[in-house]
Amino acid sequence: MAAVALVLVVAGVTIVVGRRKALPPAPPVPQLPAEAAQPAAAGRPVEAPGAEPAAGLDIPEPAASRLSRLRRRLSASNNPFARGLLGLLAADRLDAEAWEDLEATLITSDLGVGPTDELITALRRETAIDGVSDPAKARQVLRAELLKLIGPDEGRALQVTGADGKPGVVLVVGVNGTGKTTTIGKLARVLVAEGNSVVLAAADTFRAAAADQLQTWGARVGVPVVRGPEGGDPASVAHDAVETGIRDGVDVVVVDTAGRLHTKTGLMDELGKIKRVIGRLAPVTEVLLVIDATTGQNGLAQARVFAEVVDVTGIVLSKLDGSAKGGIVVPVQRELGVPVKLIGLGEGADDLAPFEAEGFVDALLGEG
Ligand SMILES: Nc1nc2c(ncn2[C@@H]2O[C@H](COP(=O)(O)OP(=O)(O)OP(=O)(O)O)[C@@H](O)[C@H]2O)c(=O)[nH]1
Ligand SMILES: [Mg+2]
Repeated sequence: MAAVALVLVVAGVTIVVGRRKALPPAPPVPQLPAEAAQPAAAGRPVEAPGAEPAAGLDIPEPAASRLSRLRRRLSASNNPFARGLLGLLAADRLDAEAWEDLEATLITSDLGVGPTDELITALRRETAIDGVSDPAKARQVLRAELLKLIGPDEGRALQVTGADGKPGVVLVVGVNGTGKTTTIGKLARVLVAEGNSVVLAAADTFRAAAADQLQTWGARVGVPVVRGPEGGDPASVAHDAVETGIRDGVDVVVVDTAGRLHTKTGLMDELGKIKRVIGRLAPVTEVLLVIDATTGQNGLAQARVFAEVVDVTGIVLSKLDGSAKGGIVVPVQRELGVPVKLIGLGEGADDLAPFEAEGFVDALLGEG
């Protein structure tokens, strides 16, 4: 996944495209050559998500240093999927055993049985044309076929621009523990770095710690957090936050929600109400569903319930760092019919990147 870091982080703080900046531009981000990317001691963001708010504001890490750090983290040596493929494709010949190994690796990566079959069939067909089993050719075909499975990158940009001078509203949903609050913290940081003003809504009123956690992120990134009483009405918190956003001419309001799956009806009622109440003030421009990449098919099944109760417009695949489960991108998109827009690569403030197919595939194959 090294190249995920490379390509995606070069895109770095440009997750949001085509936005009008309503605020003064963010402080310039120094563009260091990748080799000179060792982070300086000063101005480094605090890594631990639970850290106390720094006295001064966190300054986003320069894209280049983020890049080198993520590349290290996701290098083939740390990524079982890439390691498996590398070993396999380095073989002199692709014999029956090698094909079986490849199939097992793909299934273990959570690519799913259907897509794995398609991939193996295409690979065998393509590599048999010359009557030889050529690993280099296999790698090339594997790359092309994986790209086909993942699909084009159109439609992966986040929709955070509101209409009629109103804020864009991003609603973040998902099973508890998947990484919603962490993703919101990281996303707020990117939005701020791009010159947007942001308000966060702690509409997870289920427990006070949830709002505290969001507030810690808000303090780190320098954005206000609207919260209500513990056990209060989540929709009312979301309402207040969007109202504040409109009043203050804020660019983006990001709404955190509770992840507990009480019952499908309960979930539908709660998320439906939040969305309706916000919608009276300003349309929700993006509904992000966070899925924990390490939970595989089980996580996908739970995510499906959310997709049934609210109109999801984008997926955040969290915890891809060091996971062998990169293949999950394909079934997630297929089954939910929504593109993966962001990926989480760690617990740190800069560990969020836009998803981009080529970079992702090259990283899976240990290239880049
Ligand atoms: N390694 C890794 N850990 C992550 C990532 N994203 C989130 N986490 C960790 O996952 C745990 C849960 O994250 P939260 O953001 O609290 O999850 P949540 O969905 O808000 O959980 P609830 O509020 O309980 O519904 C925390 O320990 C995070 O630090 C990621 O991309 N990589
Ligand atoms: Mg949370």
